[in-house]
Amino acid sequence: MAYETLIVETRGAIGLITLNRPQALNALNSMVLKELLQAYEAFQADDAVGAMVLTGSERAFAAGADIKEMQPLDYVDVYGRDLMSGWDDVAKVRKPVIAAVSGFALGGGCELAMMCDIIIASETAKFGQPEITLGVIPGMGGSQRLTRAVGRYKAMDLILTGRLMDAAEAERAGLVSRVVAPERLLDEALEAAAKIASLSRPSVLMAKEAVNRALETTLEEGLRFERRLFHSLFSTEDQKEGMTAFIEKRKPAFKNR
Ligand code: CO8
Repeated sequence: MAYETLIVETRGAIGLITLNRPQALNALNSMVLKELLQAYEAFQADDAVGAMVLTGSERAFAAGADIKEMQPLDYVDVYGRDLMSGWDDVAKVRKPVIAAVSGFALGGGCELAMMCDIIIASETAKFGQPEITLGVIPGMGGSQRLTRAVGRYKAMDLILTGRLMDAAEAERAGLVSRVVAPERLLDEALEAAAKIASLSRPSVLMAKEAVNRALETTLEEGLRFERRLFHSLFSTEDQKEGMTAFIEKRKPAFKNR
């Protein structure tokens, strides 16, 4: 299928999505949202795909929600359409998504990266929630996900001042898990995605679900949830295969069953 704002391709077992609105530094408009949901749905349904990578250009992962699209709207418009609520579905994709971030990841761009499961950054990456400088606040989850990712005080600093943080600071703060040279960015993300895609699919999906649950529930409930998922994996052929392969000192041949 043809996309207007994305480049969507597969690389082996990886679904690769590249945001492609260079004239607007990949600003996220309603077409990007619609197409991203379509691409996610297609990769989610494709059994050959085990993980996804979401990236932008060298200059910008995404410089935010599209300010030109939002500027004329009034309260009745945004409340009536429940503006930004569609992005909640982007965060719900079940297969793992790695954000490969180069350049600006601002506002909605930073929030989109935080909807992914792993953030790998180029040394050139800049993260921020500058909405306050536009007379608004983050509207795609920034005040909630950034606070959970970096803690209250760093999140307050970024969200109240609108300042940008570089890749090194983002890694220190725990938002970014790896920082690499610009020319390594995509390969690093594809290699991590390939590793994930090579593992048993049910355990990968459950691992993602379990980690996400940690942000939504109490420790006691979370531990119970983890244990139940852990127990359930003993019903898979891949559990037998994984543990037998370890004992036999060979590589497991997972069947995703
Ligand atoms: N929306 C629309 N267009 C954009 C955006 C954007 N977020 N960012 C950049 N562009 C456009 C510029 O307008 C420009 O277009 P043109 O050539 O037609 O003038 C083109 O991209 C290139 O940008 P610049 O010339 O500005 O490039 P610079 O290198 O000089 O600057 C910056 C790069 C610093 C990234 C700068 O473009 C910038 O500050 N962009 C905006 C960043 C920002 O504030 N993002 C937050 C947006 S709000 C948001 O994401 C969530 C809001 C949620 C609200 C919820 C309400 C209900």
